[in-house]
Amino acid sequence: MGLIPDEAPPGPARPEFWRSPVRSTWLTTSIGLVLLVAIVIVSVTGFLSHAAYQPDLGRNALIPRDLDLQLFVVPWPTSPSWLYAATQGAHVTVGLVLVPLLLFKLWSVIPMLFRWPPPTTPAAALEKLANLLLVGSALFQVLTGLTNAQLFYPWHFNFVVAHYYGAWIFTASVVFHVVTRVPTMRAAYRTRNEILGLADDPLRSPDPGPTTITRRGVLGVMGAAAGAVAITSVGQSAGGPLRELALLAPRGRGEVDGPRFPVNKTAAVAAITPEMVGDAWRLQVMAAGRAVELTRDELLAMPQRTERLPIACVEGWSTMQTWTGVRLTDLARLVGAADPASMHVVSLQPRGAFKQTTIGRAQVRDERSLLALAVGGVELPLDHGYPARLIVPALPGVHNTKWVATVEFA
Ligand SMILES: Nc1nc2c(c(=O)[nH]1)N[C@H]1C(S)=C(S)[C@@H](COP(=O)(O)O)O[C@H]1N2
Ligand SMILES: [Mo]
Repeated sequence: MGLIPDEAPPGPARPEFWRSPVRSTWLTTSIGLVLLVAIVIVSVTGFLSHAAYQPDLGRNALIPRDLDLQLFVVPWPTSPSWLYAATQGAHVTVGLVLVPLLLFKLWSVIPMLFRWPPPTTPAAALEKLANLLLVGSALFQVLTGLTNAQLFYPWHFNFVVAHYYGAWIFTASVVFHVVTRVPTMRAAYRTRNEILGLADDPLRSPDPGPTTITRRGVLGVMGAAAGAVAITSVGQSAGGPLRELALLAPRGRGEVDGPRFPVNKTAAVAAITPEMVGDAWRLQVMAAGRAVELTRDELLAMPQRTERLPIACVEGWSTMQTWTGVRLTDLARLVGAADPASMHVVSLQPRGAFKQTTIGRAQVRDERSLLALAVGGVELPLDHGYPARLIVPALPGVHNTKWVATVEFA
């Protein structure tokens, strides 16, 4: 006998400790396949969100570009205008659905965590480590995403940076896991071990308790739990009658018509004072050495355009609003920038990552992109960015800078 006794100590390391009659490789495989579909949606929409931020422009990047593993970033289009509302709505909704799916999956394999003997060979140790990385990164991603979407963020690290690096670890772990598990998954289905009590299935209890639910019943309960989470959150981005059901979305409900839609950061929180936005306010418009100063009345005297465009926050909520203001292309023409490649916007806001943004060629030149002066037919409320804010189709809400002070075309 070596250092590790052959016989497991009493408790969870013994197979007979686990008595659920439904655990089996077939059940775990079935849960895993549902989970995999959800993970693919969450991963793809997550990396799309990173692209939508357009980290290559100006000072948009929150992750230093040389430490950013996404080597190329697809140019983000401006149509359909609800594109980011849809991709990010899917990301957050399916991310929330991951909570019940992950709990079912972890429950189905929990005996493996205590399996005796502990790993003794390098290969077995590596497998254990890979599983810990997989479960750890899954829980990390879901927990940070969940708290961010709930506007409750107790962690002392930057959400975007942590969630982004976590995503790479998680995605790599999932790929490794799926690739190494394919033979087990195929065997579980081929031998239909749901029905045949295969003796060598390590997930089957050797001493099962009385049957209270079938394996298909477990899948049904899991589906119902996932559906319940989806129906109480998807309304924050899908809108319509589902909006009233979005109980899990802190900013998803309430009045959405007219200017009383959710506020991401109030003027008070952003340290915007009445003096800053009073009569002395001027918009600075700049391009290649030329600069023009405009009062709000002068902006109102320019051609006014009205567009239906969404605000779609990374937190998952979105709202379609009717904006009125000056076209960005009209502002560009004022300073002789007929063909701008990008536009840098700075807010009156003294501090914070969201006080400035850079938007790309497609966004600046889109006829629907506005410096908005009104929303829902009334003057822009202070909390929504009075005297003027940016509103651009299909970009993440964070690029729709409020309380604009300067715009510079490049
Ligand atoms: N100056 C400034 N603009 C800003 C922000 C901010 O914090 N400061 N928040 C952004 C974010 S993250 C979002 S989602 C939208 C929300 O707009 P709303 O508060 O009018 O709904 O504003 C964007 N514009
Ligand atoms: Mo946001």
